[in-house]
Amino acid sequence: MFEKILIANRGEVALRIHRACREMGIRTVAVHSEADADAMHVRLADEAVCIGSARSSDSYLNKPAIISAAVITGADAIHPGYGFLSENADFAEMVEKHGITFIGPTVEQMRLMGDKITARKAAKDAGLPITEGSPALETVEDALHWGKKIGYPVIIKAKDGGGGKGMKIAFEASEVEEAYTMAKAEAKASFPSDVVYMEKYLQHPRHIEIQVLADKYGNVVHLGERDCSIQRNNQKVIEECPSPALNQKQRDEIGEIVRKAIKKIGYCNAGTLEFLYEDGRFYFMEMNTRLQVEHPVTEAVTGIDIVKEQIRIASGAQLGYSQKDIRFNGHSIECRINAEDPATFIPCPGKIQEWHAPGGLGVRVDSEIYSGYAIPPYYDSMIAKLIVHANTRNAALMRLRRALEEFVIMGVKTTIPLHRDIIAQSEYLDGQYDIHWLENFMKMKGDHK
Ligand code: MV4
Repeated sequence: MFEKILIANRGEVALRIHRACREMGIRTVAVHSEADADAMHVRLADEAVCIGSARSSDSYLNKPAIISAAVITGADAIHPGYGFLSENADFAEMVEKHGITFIGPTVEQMRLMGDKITARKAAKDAGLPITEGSPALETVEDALHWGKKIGYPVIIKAKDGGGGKGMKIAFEASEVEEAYTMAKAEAKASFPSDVVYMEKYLQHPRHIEIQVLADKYGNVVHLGERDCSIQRNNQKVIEECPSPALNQKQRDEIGEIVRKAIKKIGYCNAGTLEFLYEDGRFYFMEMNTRLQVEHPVTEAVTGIDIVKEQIRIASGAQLGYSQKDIRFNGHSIECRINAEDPATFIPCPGKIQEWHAPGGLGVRVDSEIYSGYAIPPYYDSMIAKLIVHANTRNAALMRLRRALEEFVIMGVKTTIPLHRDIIAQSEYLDGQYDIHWLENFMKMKGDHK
């Protein structure tokens, strides 16, 4: 087992990883920017190294500085968390070249899944259901050809995309030229490659993802699904496990398909397969090769510590259990709490005057925040995750409502009022929502003002 792990991240996830290490008897090294010298992850770690100025590109994305910090402190592994360098295959390769373990899958698997075109092919070959789609599009004529073949509406996506950037929809042939040109231009501006491809566009899907764990010896389990359909601007807002849209038979079916596919691909470590789900069918979208923000809802329902499992797997341990050993208990819901104006989503950094987190049975709060902490303006505005767990969805909703009532954050605006509002809506309570529901709800609220 590792003796010392460097945590290449900040915020709540840096804390989350530190906590797993502590409980495993592993020492921790925090890295931080000049703006984060007072951060909780720096205070709790055994050692801390300042790796650059406030800008992420100078610090949390600064590969040589992070690897130097690992070498100087004698860390034998690096956990990248989520965001930043967590899905950067070049970084993982550099880490391994220095004789340090990257806690994640292999560099090859990261490259395979980082490219949406090769990921789709690998998924299809491994038996996963996917949307009708094209190879890389060469010209507008090529795009028109594939549009006719697939059938409208279609969506054009960047091969290096993800998170919704560089995606354009065409509802009919007359819209293809503009969609193709704009998707390509956006890809060129945002990604290493401007290669784009086309898929059938699904108009009212849910976003349902499956969590997997796989060791280096071909043992694979799935940990069920998370429904992440409550989102806006490609930012998830509320996630839950299980999905209110699935019954046990559907869950077992897709879980087994995913488990077999992952085994076939030879993937190792924790991973998430994102699907769109519409009219009873699943369509593979992409695979995330990292820990995800919403992993705690899966931990609540399965009782498995996903971060500890990542560390164990990376150190060469066997999973030690199989699918039949996994039990799914009750229902869990996570609210992402951001320091933002809840109506406009404009970030609201500043000093926390007062902080009182809720507690009690079935309530978990993952956060870096403490009273008197000043939220720096340079990074993501998520400041806390509130996760509840109860025996049934209804009980979880009641628990979530009372936990949101207890939460006191003074000094900055937060999205807590938005969460209170969402979970009071009958569609949310009934589980009747798709990926467009929140944006439509907010628009409707705005229109009534
Ligand atoms: C789609 C889609 C509909 N049809 N693909 C958005 C981000 C990226 N992960 C994939 N995305 C989508 N791909 C087809 N063929 C709709 C979306 C989409 C979306 C997906 C998941 C969660 C939120 C979303 C918001 C807008 C669009």
